[in-house]
Amino acid sequence: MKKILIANRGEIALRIMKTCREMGISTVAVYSEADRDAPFVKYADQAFLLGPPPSSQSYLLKDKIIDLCLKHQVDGVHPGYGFLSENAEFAELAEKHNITFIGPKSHAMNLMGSKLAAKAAVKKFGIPMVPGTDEAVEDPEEALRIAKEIGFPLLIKASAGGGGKGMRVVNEASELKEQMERAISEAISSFGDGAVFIEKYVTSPRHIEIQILADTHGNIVHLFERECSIQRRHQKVVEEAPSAVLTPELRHAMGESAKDVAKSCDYVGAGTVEFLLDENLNYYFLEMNTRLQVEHPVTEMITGVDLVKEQILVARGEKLSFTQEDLKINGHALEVRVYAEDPENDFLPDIGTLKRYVRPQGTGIRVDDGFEEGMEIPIYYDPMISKLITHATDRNNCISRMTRAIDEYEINGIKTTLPFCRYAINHEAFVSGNFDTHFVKNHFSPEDLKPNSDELKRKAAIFMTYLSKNRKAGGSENNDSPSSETPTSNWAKNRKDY
Ligand code: MV4
Repeated sequence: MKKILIANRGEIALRIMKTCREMGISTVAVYSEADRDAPFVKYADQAFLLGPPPSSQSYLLKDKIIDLCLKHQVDGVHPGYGFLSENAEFAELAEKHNITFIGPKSHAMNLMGSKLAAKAAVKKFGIPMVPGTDEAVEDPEEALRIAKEIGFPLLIKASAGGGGKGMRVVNEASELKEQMERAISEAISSFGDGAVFIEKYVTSPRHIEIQILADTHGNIVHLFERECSIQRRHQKVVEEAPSAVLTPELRHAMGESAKDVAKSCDYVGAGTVEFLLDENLNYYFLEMNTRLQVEHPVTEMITGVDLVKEQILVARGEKLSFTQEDLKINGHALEVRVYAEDPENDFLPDIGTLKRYVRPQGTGIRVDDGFEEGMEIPIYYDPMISKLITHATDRNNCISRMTRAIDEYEINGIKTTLPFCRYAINHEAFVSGNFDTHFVKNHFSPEDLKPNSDELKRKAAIFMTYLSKNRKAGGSENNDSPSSETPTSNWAKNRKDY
């Protein structure tokens, strides 16, 4: 593989291109009119305009992307995440034209794309699953029989759904019929497939996912877990590796189960197997994501593996260069997603220009972003500005490092979720590791970010001490504070941020 087209935009396009460059592979960017000035377009060796901003007229144009590959001697296409990344048709189209799709075969994508087909496939491997049906349920009477067997509350899920789309909680028998009818019609209108199934509702689960890598020679390894329970409306906010609650034994068992899931669909490449973990540390298979995930950096930080590089090597037909025994967890990593949303105002998307944009720096800090100071955040795509990732020797040091990194991250002109992330990772429930997928609902209200918080009082007290000290010393010299100006400017900065 000498030339790779990256069928994506923003931070992930840039992140993929960096690995390509390290491997001596030239890169081709494709972009929409909204992304003309984006860093990923400048970074690529070649770049071609796809069309107007809406993704249906740009990043989702399969034929146009394949035509560009053929015209410019591209021999591999990397889809990133979102857009065409889980589109089996696109993967087939690429292969048909002798362009390597950097991802699994369409068979695995189709199988895992259908939650019912996925359950049926993994069942043969004895992987733990939530009690429920593994066939579509159509008849409300049959649903009632099943419901009585597994008990309430239960969850109706769309087979073509995933990532939380098309789910309905049913608390008692009297609601079942109506909820089922709604779920089916919703599934038809959203996915064009009305198949739904029933599961026991696990009320307070943690969301744990296992990263796997598989080559074309039958070798499969897992790269441990990521804990992704801190989410809001199915949008992940904080991710970490390893999880604060897995024991080595549980990690091993879940890792082996994830490898079996990969075997069940002849998986090749990097993939993620999602599990629920209940209060008693029982785990259940949920679904498999057949792509590189947004939160892959935390796994890279604790394993030292470049997942994009491994994706490319495996796509070239090479054997994995390491075994399961070679992989060790080194320290702890955290990622917070920085969205252009206002956490004080129900996370309303905020649009505007990045007037000032200064990344935090230092040991163990990684920023994956796709914007620069002065740029506008386009309204057409995901509102994620960047991912801030920290790595440290252990979880507590990692939280401290992330807190510093957030404090030193300067983003002006747009409201972001950074203050919310700072609040979340320093909350007692997070620090202690005692949290589940309801963390945000249970522990956050917008008032928690308002300036009358204890945090600000503490800062005010420090500021007053600095002031009086400086006055007594008669200026900034001969004093342990760096200069008389520092506390003032920090004060102003912090007040804006919280
Ligand atoms: C569940 C569940 C509870 N019980 N299934 C949401 C995403 C999709 N992958 C499956 N999801 C869930 N399935 C049973 N039987 C709770 C969720 C769920 C969830 C899972 C992971 C992370 C966040 C979540 C938020 C709400 C619900």
